[in-house]
Amino acid sequence: MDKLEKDKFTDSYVENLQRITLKNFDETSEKDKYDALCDTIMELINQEWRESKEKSRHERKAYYFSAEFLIGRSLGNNLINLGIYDDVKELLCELGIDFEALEDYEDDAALGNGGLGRLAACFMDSAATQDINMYGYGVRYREGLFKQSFENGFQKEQGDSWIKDGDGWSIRVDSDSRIVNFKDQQVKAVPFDMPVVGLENGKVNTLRLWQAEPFEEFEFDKFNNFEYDAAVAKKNRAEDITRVLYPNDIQRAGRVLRLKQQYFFVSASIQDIVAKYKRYFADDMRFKNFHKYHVIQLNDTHPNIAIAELIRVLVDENSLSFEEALEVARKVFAFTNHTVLQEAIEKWPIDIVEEVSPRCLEIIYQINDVLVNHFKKKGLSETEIDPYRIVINDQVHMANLAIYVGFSINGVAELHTGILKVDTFKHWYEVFPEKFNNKTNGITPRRWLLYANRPLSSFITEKLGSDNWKYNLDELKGLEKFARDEKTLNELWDIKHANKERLAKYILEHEGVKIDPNSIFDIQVKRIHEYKRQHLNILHIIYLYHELKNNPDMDFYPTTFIFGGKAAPGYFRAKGIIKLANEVARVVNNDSEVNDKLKVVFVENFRVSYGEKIYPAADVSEQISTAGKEASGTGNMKFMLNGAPTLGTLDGANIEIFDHAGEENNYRFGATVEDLKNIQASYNPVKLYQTDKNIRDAVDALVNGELDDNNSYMFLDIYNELINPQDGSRGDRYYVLKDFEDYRRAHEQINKDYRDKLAWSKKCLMNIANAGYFSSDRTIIDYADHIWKVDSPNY
Ligand code: B1N
Repeated sequence: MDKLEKDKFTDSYVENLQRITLKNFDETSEKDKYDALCDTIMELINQEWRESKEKSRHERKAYYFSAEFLIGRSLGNNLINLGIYDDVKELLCELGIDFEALEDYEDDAALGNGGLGRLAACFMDSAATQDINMYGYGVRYREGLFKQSFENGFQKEQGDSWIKDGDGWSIRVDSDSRIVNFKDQQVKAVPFDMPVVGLENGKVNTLRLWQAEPFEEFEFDKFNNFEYDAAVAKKNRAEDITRVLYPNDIQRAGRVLRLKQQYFFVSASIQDIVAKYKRYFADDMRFKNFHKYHVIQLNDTHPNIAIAELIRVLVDENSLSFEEALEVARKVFAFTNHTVLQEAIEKWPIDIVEEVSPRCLEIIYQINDVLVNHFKKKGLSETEIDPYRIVINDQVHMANLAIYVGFSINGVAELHTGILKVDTFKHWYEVFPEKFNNKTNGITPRRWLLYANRPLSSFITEKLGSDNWKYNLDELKGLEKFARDEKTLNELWDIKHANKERLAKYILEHEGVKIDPNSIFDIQVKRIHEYKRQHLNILHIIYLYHELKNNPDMDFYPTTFIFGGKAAPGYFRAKGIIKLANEVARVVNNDSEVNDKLKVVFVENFRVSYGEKIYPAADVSEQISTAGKEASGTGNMKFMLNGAPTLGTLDGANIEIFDHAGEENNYRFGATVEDLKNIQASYNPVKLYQTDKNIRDAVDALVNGELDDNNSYMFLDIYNELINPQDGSRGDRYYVLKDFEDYRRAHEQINKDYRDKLAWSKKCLMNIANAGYFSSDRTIIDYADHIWKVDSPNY
């Protein structure tokens, strides 16, 4: 900002502050100051936003349909992308305002559960920065992901009404409201548009989130009749649709309301797209060119009913034949799969689909008939066709719908896409190999480095002699030439140390636990799930605790184990894992014999804005899922970019991280997908328990009274899953005990290696230098070039 811009900013800020509060500057509250800042920034964005819209009006666009956008906070990120972060901070400081306090005033927009929703948010940032026309379409949940607190070590959930005090970052566009018809209900879909600002390039894309509302607030007849509850019943029923985000990551929620949410936002979005098309291309009555201007990326199966909805709108409202409409759909839809876990691949009972949209169910049957005919012609028998059917056993297979109709299906890491081809969707790959492709996930370097780690950003710019890396993260490679430079390695160490001090301070304030910044910060933050194996981490901590108790003089570098993450409210075992970590923390942290060497802390309410403080402060990144189960992971990339070596299995994108940064700079352990396939028939966790004393001592601690689960039976449940299955299975479905010894060995190595400061710092540097590939800019360009082809004018 030049002097003129600065003055203008300050003037309009003060003016806004007084206009919205009718108060003198000195009387305004923190919230007032935050609100006025949002307004001032939105005014700054406004013009470029309008110009971007105008410019792209007649251009081909990609539409990212997603039930989740895990945005987090917008203030800092928007300032960074506008290129005025430091200036504004300084200007506010001159006004006597503490910018960091204002930042902490903002609630996270937690409109997602975890990786899938955060990926959508990173993609929005990257598309804008890469000047790619991409619109996001989703749901404006009035309650985001629940807030987590611990009571006695047990997870408690509270509501998250993030917009109760308003939402400074979106604009309500009443004039674009749509009507969504359900079988038994009609509601209004009101769009709220959020600007998505590209990095200092004048591009502003739009994230359009739909909110469900009634047509009338109030039924006057009923009110006048003294039927007060009935007078608002309809309103409530409409608002229920977008009231709350389902808090399930991976497991599906098979509830009518969930499908209603999906159909609600998808129907509004399709209507929106079609209406605009008709406005600008009025002469194309048969939608012959529709596919030239639109491609719709379906983020997992959640929005897949869009396929039926587009056909419905074209047939019922625009008089195309079913065949014509299906042909349009075939050219428009592309599908991303995010998991191979069967419990997450959506199959809706037909009566639920019927209850939501009978017409869409009818269309799904029609598509299914076309599919069956297609395979019959190819000579397949009825039973051979079964795995392809969209409707089978009274269920609608949402993935089959998208793979059959869509022109592209992609996985989110090399290994994952490989598993889709040879296993999960093997049958589809045999008939449509050309549809399959990989798009390894990425993360936005704006939020996860430029914003979250200012000291490291400045360091990189200084070392590289330019800040071009912000636009092209591959330039980080230039850091490699400092790999043997002691001064650089010491500086890097000091930056990490300062970040650790900052986190330690924050954890003391918010969790009440004192941790030592000189200890190794070994961190696992992500949703809690058995396949992610937080309990492997905890069992290993129990083992270490036993070792230290038995041998107080043991040669051990002090380590702090940090956990963060939420369990789905209905996932008993995941909640047991949280209780277990908290209980181990209680025992260890209160034991003066060990607590100067070993500390455990589970931070409350891990979320995007907590992550921004955590990733920059990590020494070790725990990525320990059972091989083959984590489709990609993206937290792994955030740690890497902030200079933490990965302690990980050969799973998801870990494999690509090891390839890029070098195995020698990371810690790989555990069985591979191949290994597990070979041993699965003969795997015997009980035998491991009997023969390995380390395993036995750690597992026994679950049930021998050392640890207290307050009679919840949660620890017994985990014990049973490992070695005493109650369901006739062999136990330990996620091979926790199988990988224990190798995990222990890897930790031992880390504990030794960390003492060599320069050698360790070099590993950190090599991880940063090779993180370029994991920029979501690379990912989004790959989608744009190879699936969407949005940049080819002659599409
Ligand atoms: O998507 C992320 C990946 O990095 C993770 O590995 C993957 O686990 C995650 C149902 C999901 N897959 N499936 C979901 C979320 C919500 C829901 O209701 C499934 N999340 C993932 C990004 O690719």
